[in-house]
Amino acid sequence: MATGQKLLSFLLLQLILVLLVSDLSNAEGLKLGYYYKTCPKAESIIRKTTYRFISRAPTLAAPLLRMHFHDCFVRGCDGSVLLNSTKNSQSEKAAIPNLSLRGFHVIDAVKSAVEEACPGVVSCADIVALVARDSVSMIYGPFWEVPLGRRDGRVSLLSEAFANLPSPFANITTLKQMFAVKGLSLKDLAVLSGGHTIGTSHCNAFTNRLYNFTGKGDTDPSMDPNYIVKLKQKCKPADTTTLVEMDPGSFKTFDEDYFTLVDKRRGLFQSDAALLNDEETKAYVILQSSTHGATFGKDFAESMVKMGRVGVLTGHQGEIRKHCAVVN
Ligand code: HEM
Ligand SMILES: *[C@@H]1O[C@H](CO)[C@@H](O)[C@H](O)[C@H]1NC(C)=O
Ligand SMILES: *[C@@H]1O[C@H](CO)[C@@H](O)[C@H](O)[C@H]1NC(C)=O
Ligand SMILES: *[C@@H]1O[C@H](CO)[C@@H](O)[C@H](O)[C@H]1NC(C)=O
Ligand SMILES: CC(=O)N[C@H]1CO[C@H](CO)[C@@H](O)[C@@H]1O
Repeated sequence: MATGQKLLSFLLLQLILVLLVSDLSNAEGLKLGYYYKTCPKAESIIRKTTYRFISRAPTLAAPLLRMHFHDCFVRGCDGSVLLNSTKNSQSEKAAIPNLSLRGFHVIDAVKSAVEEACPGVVSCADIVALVARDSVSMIYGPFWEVPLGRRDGRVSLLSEAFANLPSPFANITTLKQMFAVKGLSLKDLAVLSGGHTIGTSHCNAFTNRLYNFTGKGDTDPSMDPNYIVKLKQKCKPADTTTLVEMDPGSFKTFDEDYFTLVDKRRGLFQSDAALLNDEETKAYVILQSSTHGATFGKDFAESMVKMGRVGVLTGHQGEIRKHCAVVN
């Protein structure tokens, strides 16, 4: 072979290698500015549309943050939480009355706006991740860059929602384990539980702690008795409809109060109180409570990025849905 030919085949080989590697890395991960070329305005359109809703109804930030968590914990962050049930199968959403997710109309409005600018490019899973980030930052919470490139899944099962979402009655062992299987640490558990600094809960997620903790008509000894008295005024034993602020007085603002509450044994759920039953999570609660959340914003941003990578579909996996509630 002439030198020229050798060089050419060497270059070709290099090119093939580069293509292979870049395809692999594409399949492996998300990246910042993923839509830079294909839909440069995607992030700003999403932000503007989200702002239209949050500026009028700041309480929507809470369910929109929670939606991303529920999406990621069931089948990875693949937008499966958005799918409607079909004739043949009940979707994760079918557990809504139960899981009480709201804000789907915001996702739909964002998706329409993005589709108008760049049809078929931006996934619903990425939209959920960006809307959660934007919502939090719009109510004075931290901001973080969201690595993008998630693709949308085609499957959503009610049974998987029940199996993968932690229950408010869970103890620290179960919580730790349910986070660990998603690749999330005890620190992530403590940090992300701080999401409960915003939003509301239905009484039935914690009335057992007020009225009949062990079936003897008793209360949960791990909860501040004065707080129990207060909560009893809001929630009667079989109440399944009343909403209670999880961080009373500042449930619309993303701050570090959650940790002060948990530290004072005023966490609403057993799963919140459980953070005091492990040395590491307990230390984190006390640290944030005693330093006015010195590192909470930064930690929350980091853990959200980590959660946002759980089980994602990338590359040629999944699809880019046209409508977030149905597969193509
Ligand atoms: C650690 C395990 C967790 C458990 C057991 C749990 C449980 C719950 C429960 C039972 C509710 C009340 C739902 C209702 O009755 O309406 C709730 C609300 C909420 N959760 Fe969690 N959660 C957990 C982790 C998280 C995480 C990781 C986030 C986000 C980072 C989050 C964000 C929220 C928000 C913002 C709300 C308020 C929703 C609203 O106002 O509609 N939670 N959670
Ligand atoms: C935690 O909860 C699980 C599941 O309900 C239970 O099997 C386990 O015994 C509990 N662990 C502790 C330490 O209470
Ligand atoms: C408390 O729970 C026990 C066991 O589940 C039940 O037998 C009892 O009736 C309950 N008491 C009240 C006041 O609901
Ligand atoms: C999904 O379900 C909701 C609520 O039942 C309904 O309003 C909506 O039209 C459905 N979306 C699609 C695209 O079928
Ligand atoms: C509030 C509510 O709808 N709770 C229901 C959630 O689902 C469980 C089991 O599927 C029911 O037992 C609850 O009544």
